[in-house]
Order: sequence, then structure tokens, then C-alpha cells
Amino acid sequence: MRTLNTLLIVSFLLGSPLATQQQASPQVNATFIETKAQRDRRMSWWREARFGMFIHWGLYAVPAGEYNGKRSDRIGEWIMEWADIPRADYEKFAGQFNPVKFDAKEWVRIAKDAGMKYIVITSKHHDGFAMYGSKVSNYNIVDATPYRRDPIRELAAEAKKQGLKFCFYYSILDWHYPAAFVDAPGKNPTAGNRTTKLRPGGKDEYVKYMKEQLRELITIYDPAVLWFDGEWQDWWTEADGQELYHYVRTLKPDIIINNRVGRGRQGMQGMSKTDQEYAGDFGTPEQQVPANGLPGVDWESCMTMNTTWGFKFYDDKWKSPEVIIRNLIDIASKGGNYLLNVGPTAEGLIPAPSVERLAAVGKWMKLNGASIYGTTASLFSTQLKFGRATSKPGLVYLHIFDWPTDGALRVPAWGKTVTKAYLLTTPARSLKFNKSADGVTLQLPAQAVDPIATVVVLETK
Ligand code: FHN
Repeated sequence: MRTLNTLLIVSFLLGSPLATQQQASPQVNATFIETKAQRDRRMSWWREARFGMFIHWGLYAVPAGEYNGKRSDRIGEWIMEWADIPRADYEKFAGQFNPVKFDAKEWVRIAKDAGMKYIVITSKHHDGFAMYGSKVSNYNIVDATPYRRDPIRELAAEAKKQGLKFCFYYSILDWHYPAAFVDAPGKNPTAGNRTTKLRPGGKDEYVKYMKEQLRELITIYDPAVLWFDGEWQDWWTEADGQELYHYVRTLKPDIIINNRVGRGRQGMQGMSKTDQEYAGDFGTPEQQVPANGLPGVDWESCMTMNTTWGFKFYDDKWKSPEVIIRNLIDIASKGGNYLLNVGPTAEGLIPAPSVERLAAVGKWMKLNGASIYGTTASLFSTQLKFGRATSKPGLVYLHIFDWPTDGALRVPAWGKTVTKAYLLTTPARSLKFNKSADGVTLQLPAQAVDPIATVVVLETK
């Protein structure tokens, strides 16, 4: 039998990025020692929040999906790749980037009124352009554009003022870094590409460069989350990810870091592999929602509102408010967070279709937020036919998508006894219900309160 000390050291060394909340032993993430209680405290605001705004904003908003008359159904922020734009030509967009209509107060208001609790903005995407006043590279919005202002500083201050957590996206892939080059048939060596190579000695140099940028981002803007991306490079290893994870947490111990800092992510499915411990605090499914709940696992699904992250003026494949609201509910019912994207224009405006949809989500969240914030995954063993469920101690929130035509809602048994039922919007008016061995049947009003999703609260013991 191993001694306790050995156990603790071993578990410290092992650590688990997707450490389940139930795990007993203290956790280590990339040699960063914390107990389960410390981890729960660090993650608590994030687990409560459930809903955040992703912002993809950068030089790619200037061509907005078109280059030399060439368009693509590919994502807009990858135009340097799919239009094969050499670095020297892409840099010219900086001279045209002047977002005079940018209004930090308005952006934060739009997020807050939608019911979002945190904002994750691209400090640097794959094109390597810094959307903040970087002292490490002059390829940034203050030094390289006619705008000469730091919108990130304004957004960070405004988010703090309006009570939202401010967070950064940072790309490990950097098409602009001098030591990086593309070695792919028919591709310009300085254009964008899924993978780059680094000339000899270039990796150490680049890791040093990244660390300097991360230091200024963390010490100047105090982000609550670091959302890494672009980690799929051959030259980037899990060990690099563990080391960078430790570096960032040493700069800000209570920061939260996604699992794209290392090499654990299983593609767009987004959760980390389990063959070993991987760096990162939460899984990152992209453009998808896990089929089944992942109770006790920290994960966040990121999604576009149309089909691009960065602004493309001709992409009008917008999701409906119904799809967006039901995604949020579906994700919360499986124990996850929803990071919903906007792609602002080069003028600094969030596209009107995005603003309209966020306002519609906000209208629903104003009435039903209690059934999302601070909840945990559904306790039902199978997917509910009529909708989804979220939980709190002694409470179940039923999110009804399909209103029963006969007004009788059949809820399968799940091991708890219902003591009271009511619509979330009219708590004083109890609903009648009959209990049976296989569950309860609720008597609902003829009409749904909200056809997108009406919430019924069950008090249980
Ligand atoms: O390549 C990026 C893409 O541009 C976008 O940033 C998304 C957002 O999660 N992540 C990468 C694709 O997985």
C-alpha cells in the first residue's frame, strides 16, 4: 500500500485537465499544484456563468471574405490561407483598418443584455496581428493602423465596469512570425496555412515571443480566461503545452485555461483524450454539442451565429433565435458552457443580425435565466422527449420545447419525489400533478408561455 505522501505526490504529478469535480485527490495541471477545493473555487464563476460572448475581430474584417474578387464559403479569418495572401500583402490591411465606430460600452451592453457573463476576444489570431497595444511586436492595432487606439484596453475596462469577466483568445499558430514558413505544394511560403514550419532555432525564439506577449496580456489587461487555439502544429507538443500552462498560471494563479494549450484535444469534438493527463482546465467542442451529458466535467461549446467566426459581408446563413436558445439549454442540460461568437466589421460594429439574435436570447434569459445560471446537468438517465432539464439542489428545471397537445406532460421517474410544480414565470400558481411508479404527469396550461422553450420548475425531496 503506497504511503499517503507517495499518493499525493503521484496524484500531483499526474493531475488531470478534465479532472472531474468528484475526484478526491488534489489535482495537478502541468505541475501546477492545487487541491480539489482550490480548483472548485477557481472554476466556480465560470461554472456558474454558463454563457459567454466569443469575439473574432482582426485585420481579416477588412477584406471581409473577399480578395481580388475571390470569395469562399470558408471561414473569413482564414482568408490569408484560402486566398493564399503573402505576408507582405496581408500586412497592407493594417493601413485600412480604422474601426472608428467601435464602442466598448455598446459591445459590452449587447453581451450583458443577452445574458452573457463573460467575453473572450481575439488578442491575436492565426494572422499574428495583435489587437492590442503590444510592446513585443509593432504588428499591432496601435502602431500599425490609422486607428492608433487600443480597443482591448477600453473593452477590458468596460467589461469590468458592467460586471462581465474579460478573457482572451490567443493563437499558438502565427502566420506572421518571421521564423514561420509554409512548406506546402503550390502555397506561398509566407501565406497562411493549416500548419507552418519554423526555421532552425525559430521555435525557442517563438515560444519566448509568445511568453512575452502573454505576460503583457496578463499583467496589463488581467484576463480571467486564456483561450488558446492553433495548437495542432507538429512543432507544438503536450510538454510545451504543460510548460506554457504552468507559465501562465504562475503569472495569474486563478486564471482558467482551455485544453487547447496542449495537444490533448480530440479535434472538433473538443474533449481531451484520456490516455494520459493533458494540460488545460476545460474541453472545447467546436460547432457541436456533445451527444450526451458530461456531468462533472468542465467543457464549453463554441459556436458561430452564421458560418464564419471573422466577419464576411456575404455570409447570411444566420441561426434562428430558437436554434440559439435551444443550443444554450441543450448545452446547460449536459453540464456545459456556451460561447457564442460575433464577428465585428472593420468599422467596429457588431453585425445587426447578431445584435438582433442576442437581444432575442436576452429576452428569454431575462425570464428564464435561473434555469441556466449555476445549474448542473440533467439527472434524467435518458434524453427527455419533450425538451431538456437542468438541475439545482432540490430543484429541476424542465425546458419544454414540444408542448403537449393534451396539456399532460409525462415526466419519467429519476429517483426524486416531486413536492411542488409551477411555471418559472408564475411561481405563485402551482401546477397539478399525479405521481405513478414510472414518474409524474403534470397538468399544463393549454398554451406554452414561450414556444421556443417554456420552463417548469419541480421542487423535489
Ligand atoms: O482556426 C480556428 C478558427 O479560425 C476559429 O478561431 C475557431 C474558434 O474556435 N478555432 C479554430 C478552428 O478550430
